[in-house]
Amino acid sequence: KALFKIPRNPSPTLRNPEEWCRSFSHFIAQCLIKDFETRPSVTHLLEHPFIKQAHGKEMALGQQLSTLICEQQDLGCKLKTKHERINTRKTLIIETSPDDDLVNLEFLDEETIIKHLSKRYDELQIYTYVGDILIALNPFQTLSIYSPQFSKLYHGVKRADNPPHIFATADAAYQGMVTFCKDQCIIISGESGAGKTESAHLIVQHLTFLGKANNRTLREKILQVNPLVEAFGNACTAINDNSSRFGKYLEMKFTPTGAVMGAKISEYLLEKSRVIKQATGEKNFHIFYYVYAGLYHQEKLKKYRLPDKKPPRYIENQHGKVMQDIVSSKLYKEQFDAIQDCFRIIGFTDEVNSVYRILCAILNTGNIEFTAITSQHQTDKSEVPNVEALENAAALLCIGPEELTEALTSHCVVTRGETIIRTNTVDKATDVRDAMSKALYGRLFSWIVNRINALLHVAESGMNVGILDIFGFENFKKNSFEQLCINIANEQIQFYFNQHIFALEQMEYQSEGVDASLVEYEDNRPILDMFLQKPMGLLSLLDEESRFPQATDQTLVDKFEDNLRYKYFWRPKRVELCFGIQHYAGKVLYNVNGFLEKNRDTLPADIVVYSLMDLLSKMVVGQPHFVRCIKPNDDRQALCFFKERVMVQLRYTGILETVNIRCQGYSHRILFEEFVNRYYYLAFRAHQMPDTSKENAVAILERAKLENWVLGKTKVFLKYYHVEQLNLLLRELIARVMVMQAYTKGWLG
Ligand code: AD9
Ligand code: MG
Repeated sequence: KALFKIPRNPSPTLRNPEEWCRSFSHFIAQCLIKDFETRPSVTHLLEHPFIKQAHGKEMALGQQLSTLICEQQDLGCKLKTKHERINTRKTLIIETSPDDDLVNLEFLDEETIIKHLSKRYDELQIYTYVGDILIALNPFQTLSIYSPQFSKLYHGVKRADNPPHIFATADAAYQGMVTFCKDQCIIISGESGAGKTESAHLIVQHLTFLGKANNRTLREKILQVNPLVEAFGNACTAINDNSSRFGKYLEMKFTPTGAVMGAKISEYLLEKSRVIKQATGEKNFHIFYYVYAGLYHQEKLKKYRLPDKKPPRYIENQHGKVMQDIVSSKLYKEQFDAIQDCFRIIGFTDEVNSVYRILCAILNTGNIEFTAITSQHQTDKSEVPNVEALENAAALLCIGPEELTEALTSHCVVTRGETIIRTNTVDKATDVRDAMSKALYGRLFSWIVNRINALLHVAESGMNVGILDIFGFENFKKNSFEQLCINIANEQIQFYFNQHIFALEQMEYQSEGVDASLVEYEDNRPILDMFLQKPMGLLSLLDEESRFPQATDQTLVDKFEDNLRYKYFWRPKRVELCFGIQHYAGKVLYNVNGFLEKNRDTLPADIVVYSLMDLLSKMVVGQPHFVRCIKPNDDRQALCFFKERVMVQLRYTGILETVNIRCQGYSHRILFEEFVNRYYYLAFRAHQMPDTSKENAVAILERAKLENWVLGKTKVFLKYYHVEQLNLLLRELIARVMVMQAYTKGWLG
């Protein structure tokens, strides 16, 4: 049944062409929707006879129409969802509210912001905007706001039409990419356990929905990437049961028309030391437990040469975990099945068996023990008293047991051109054993990442939405080298945020002669300098000390104290071998025990931290979108909002300053030329091709009835919502013109 009455002949209604076009384009949309059971993808639509006939190769126009159609569907979906009430406590209130965006509030201070966030959290409104930035409070419970219906709700619509949502951020990135043909990146930050990884999953989920190609397999493959790498790279810590122990940058690749075509993942700084030792109350990487429990249930422990009476030492929690805990865990077994599915769906083949073999080899390696051989001539020799674990490890790695024994109990020294073989003491052999396990795991992890990239391989052309999810800021009772690396990485993310939100913005106002009052913010550049400067930064000093064979923990911490004259560094008087750092997110006390050895073992710290700099500079090219995750309490309790705890996070992430600058600021700055080329259609006729002058830019802005914009010397300064309004207007206009053309050419007559 047609929803709209369609005039056979346009002439009588042409007296009101606006109205006629609107109802007519709705009608077309309805006709097309009938042909698709589900939401038509862009590529799908372009294949539709109507579009083909009407527009030939004019892809961009075809796409505009498809968006319009999707909006029609959303409309239906939204109406449905608005009336849906799932259960009293878990219902998200679909209605929008004035405090959806803190920038809209009349009075702005910390107290007010906290009050609104707290009230919203009570109503299960975990998301709030600060202009174009999204604040996400961890709900610590499953919410039913991520279903396909919600995906439809947040597709190409005006942001203010719906309550804030992580899908809206994904949608903004996607729309930005398609509209401006520009790479985008989403940077998710927040302390450990705040919800970054969950947010990253949701973004990937929505992006695969938005870029739905008719290739369902690809979509499924992309959705398996995160769970797979997280099984290998995440672990249970004192703060978070699923804590990321590596940094991850996932790039989703799209065709110019916005169809998803692949993904690429980059990993940073895997915390390999976890393989051999975990702090009290913490665990090894998830995958070890999954594999051990899975193989136990499949009765394959023997085949993979794993002990079946007692779990291997690396996963036998030193604090009383017993065999039963691991093998009786339904979760581990289920996760093992899930990981097998991930491997299969992504396209791994028999290689998976090799992956399991290497994991089991690592577990066996951890069980190898050494005893000292004391003879008259030699006291620094070690041997392996019980060869079972060693033989198992060697067999799984397809090497001879003698070779492995030799590699663990001796080492080569080259002096004056001569190679001499020296024996290892028990301590040295133990270190070599653990170093081998860490190296094996590190390489296995990199291999899996590379293999995923090869299997999801796509040509470099096309566009990207990148999602950055790293380990969050950490402050434990005892903090070591790993926490230092993690916290420096977080300093860098904070710096990148500041650059984008405050520094670059203010510089641009000044150079363009735009009057906007400056906002004071906490610049963490001096702290970063303290870490990164050469040759006297903390990391350079650490690298230098690592090269001295005689260096000790004591000489290291003395060296720091002698050279680091910053207010952010201090040496506590009464705590041995410790130093303190005033990070942007709080004070952390580090214990240098093991720093030198860990730094020697990994790539030198400053190389790794630069690699992160490379990543950030790569992202600068794209348009950034920020998600700030906040942990409302430290007990992982649902509906529990600790004001003080939230306040601290708002302070150090500079949210209040961000609210200010977003109120006053202009997040989009577009060159006159680019602006006129993109939007001239709104004020001029298609064939007119107006000059790309300042005056014509103004003509467009006035015609679109926008307010509060500002002109710089070379650019139009727009608020984030202006761009949304302009794009909607443009889309609507193009769709109408297309329909008119189709009608006048008689295709629909
Ligand atoms: V870490 O820096 O990797 O240690 P994240 O990544 O910030 O940390 P994560 O995403 O792992 O934290 O979230 C921690 C836990 O909070 C999850 O395991 C969930 O139980 C819970 N969480 C976070 N976000 C959501 C959500 N949107 N809905 C439901 C959530 N639960
Ligand atoms: Mg995480």
